[in-house]
Amino acid sequence: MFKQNSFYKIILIALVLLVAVNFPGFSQSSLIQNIYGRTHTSLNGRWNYIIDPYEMGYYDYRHMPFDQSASGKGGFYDDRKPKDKGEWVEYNFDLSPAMKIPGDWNSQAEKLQLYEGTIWLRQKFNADPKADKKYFLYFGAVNYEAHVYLNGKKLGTHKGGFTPFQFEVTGKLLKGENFVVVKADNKRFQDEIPTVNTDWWNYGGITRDVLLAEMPASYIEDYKVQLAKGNMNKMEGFVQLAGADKVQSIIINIPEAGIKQTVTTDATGRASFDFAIKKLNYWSPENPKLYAVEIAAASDKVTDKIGFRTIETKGQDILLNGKSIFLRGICMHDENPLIPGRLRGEGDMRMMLQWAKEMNCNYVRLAHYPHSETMVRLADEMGLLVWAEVPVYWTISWLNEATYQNAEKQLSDLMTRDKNRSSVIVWSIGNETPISEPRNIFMGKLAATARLLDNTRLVAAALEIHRKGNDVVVEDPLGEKLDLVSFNEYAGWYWSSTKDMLNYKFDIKFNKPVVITEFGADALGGYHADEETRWSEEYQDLLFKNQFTMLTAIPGLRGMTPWILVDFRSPRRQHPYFQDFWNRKGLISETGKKKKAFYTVKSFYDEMQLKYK
Ligand code: GCB
Repeated sequence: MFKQNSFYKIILIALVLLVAVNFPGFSQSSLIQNIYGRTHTSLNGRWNYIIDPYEMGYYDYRHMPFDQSASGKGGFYDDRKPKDKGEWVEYNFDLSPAMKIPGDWNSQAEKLQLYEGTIWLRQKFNADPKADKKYFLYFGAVNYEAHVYLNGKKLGTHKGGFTPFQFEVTGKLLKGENFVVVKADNKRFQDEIPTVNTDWWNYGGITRDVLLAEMPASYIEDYKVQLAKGNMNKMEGFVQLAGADKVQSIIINIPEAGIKQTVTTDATGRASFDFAIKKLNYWSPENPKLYAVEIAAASDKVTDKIGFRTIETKGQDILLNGKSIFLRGICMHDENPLIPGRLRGEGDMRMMLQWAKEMNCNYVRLAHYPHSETMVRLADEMGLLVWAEVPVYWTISWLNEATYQNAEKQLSDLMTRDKNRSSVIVWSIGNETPISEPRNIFMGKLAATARLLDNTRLVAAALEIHRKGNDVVVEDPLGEKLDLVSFNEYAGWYWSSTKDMLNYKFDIKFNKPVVITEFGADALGGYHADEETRWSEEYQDLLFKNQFTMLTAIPGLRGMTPWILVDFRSPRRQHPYFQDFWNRKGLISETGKKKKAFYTVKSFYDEMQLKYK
């Protein structure tokens, strides 16, 4: 009975997703694939802002929202109309300070460091809209809730701090000057994703690029070109057109590989395809080969850089292009330690990935939420495999259907955005979610959705362990639905001591590759003491050495991502001397100095590399 029910649920999810993907008015599901590869204008730069803790620009004195009142007046979104009766006059964007966008607000003004609430942001820009084009306002990410207005008219709202969204603005742009206003609100709520309690800084604002894209009337909205699951000789994918001209013939051209295929889209604008291919120069960390892939319809054309590789598991092995690999990884947050704040652009991102490469990593866990598209594209280019995650973290409201829908939307938007990235091999549906029946159902549904949307990658989650005597037991029932056995274990830090941890054995109930998602210890960079003194680099270093001894005893061990590449800011980390709002589990300090353990991890990875040659 239960099985039958879940079968119907899966079919239902499939139908809902199919409708969502194909329904043209569903703006947030029809994200434009490869936005950076399209004609666009950047609206980044300095945006004026108004701090509005009481949400004066949104609620009137009876606390009724007035941003969509019949008169269209009131609200901070509209500073152009004459200030007649009923309209709010106690603000002025032009005289307000400005901040850099993309950029979190917390690190741009001292009084905003701990701010959680609403800030209004405005940018002016020029446009010259053409009658035969379509226009889209695209946001890489706004944390957490965004209300967006163009020239005083509301375009819509979006929730979720790490995924892109867009609004069609065709017919709404003025020739000459336009202005866009965003009400960004980073307040935390129990029923949201993530929820109120996280171990990272709740950076607010427009943290990623804002673009105005210009598309032909009928355009290539989305596409996927990847190898079929476990098949190095078969290309698979789809092209989705949007606009009036839905039936078109499409050429998929990969000149360097001698591939040229023509497919025809159906009445819904979709063409799915698969075709046999001859040998390719396959993508791997050692050989991050990207091909120029050109997709051309009569009305539109887009070029992407795509790598081709297969990823699958077989028993306890992870096979990349058919060959068993060991994932030499590291976790990272989307945060720059040197100039604290969200990573501001490609330079910051390259620095982070370069550090991982210096440690001889071939893999990174982009914790605990979607990182930017640029980061994942860099991983493609630099040859780093990626674990990509959604912020289903700790204590989610498992019984709230709207919370589930939100989690599923964030997952599907992440997967839509990054499905052509060869670096991404794992979709993670969450981190350290405590076992209970409602949670198992929620997470089970998310796992099924991930599989439905992409059968070519692995589905995983960072699970929890429990201890029984000297056994570390991994038996979370969710493990049945995942491809990897991944768990966070903090032996030597949150339990046991660096010495006693060596007495523990792992009791893992699943015959799958074991890829440990977290372990580590806090160390204040430059603080030296004996190996038994917590917070010292020596303590952290010994912990890593003993972890490697303990973990290599697990027969199915196929990788790990210790916690974490660099120290990061967290309001939960209160020790005034050692932490001061920093989680110190980084292998690199917030000044960019490598701690002792960095080199220990590197030499362990050097060994593992030789073993898996
Ligand atoms: C964890 C969490 C991570 C924390 C880390 C810690 O298990 O997944 O977000 O930052 O532990 O430092 O305690």
